[in-house]
Amino acid sequence: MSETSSLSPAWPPGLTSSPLVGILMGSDSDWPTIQAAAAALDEFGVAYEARVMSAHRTPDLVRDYAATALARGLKLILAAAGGAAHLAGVVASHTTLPVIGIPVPTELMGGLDSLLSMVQMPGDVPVAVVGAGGGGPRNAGLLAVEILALGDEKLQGRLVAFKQELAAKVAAKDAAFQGKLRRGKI
Ligand code: RP5
Repeated sequence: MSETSSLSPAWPPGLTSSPLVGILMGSDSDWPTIQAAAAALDEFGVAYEARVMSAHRTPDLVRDYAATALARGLKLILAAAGGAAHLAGVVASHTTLPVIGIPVPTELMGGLDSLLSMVQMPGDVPVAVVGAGGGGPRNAGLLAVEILALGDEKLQGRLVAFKQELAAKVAAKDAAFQGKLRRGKI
């Protein structure tokens, strides 16, 4: 069985024709949950493409995408799915690129099903998995940036600045908190 979907559809606006990261999702219904991953990549100026494809509904497309990703210039793949979330594992089985799984929260189990489907890979086929919901999708994007920054000094510099901003925000919160404590406002 083979699907007719092309590997090279017209590039949607805002994305790029020379992406470093492939963001895959099992369904378009996953996008609202995982767009924080794309936003993190945008924040650091990392080019990506985002595609809907399913390990179960379009298995041939997933295989072809994963098997040709390295040759197309991708450096890593983020794969989001919910429930019987096999997308990241199937992608990992067809590529030597690092794969980061993003478990999508579900009605049935809040995403624990998705998380376990992704994280319990057999030995020899690694998939890095972030949390289901919460900061998980954003962390997937940031982890991708960190991996790419290993070979990119400019990106590494931006990450250092990002860490400094985080620390400054926490310091400001602590200062405000100490002030409230002193004034008996807490
Ligand atoms: C998974 O099934 C998808 O990743 C999605 O999280 C879930 C539901 O898909 P739809 O029924 O919304 O297409 O494969």
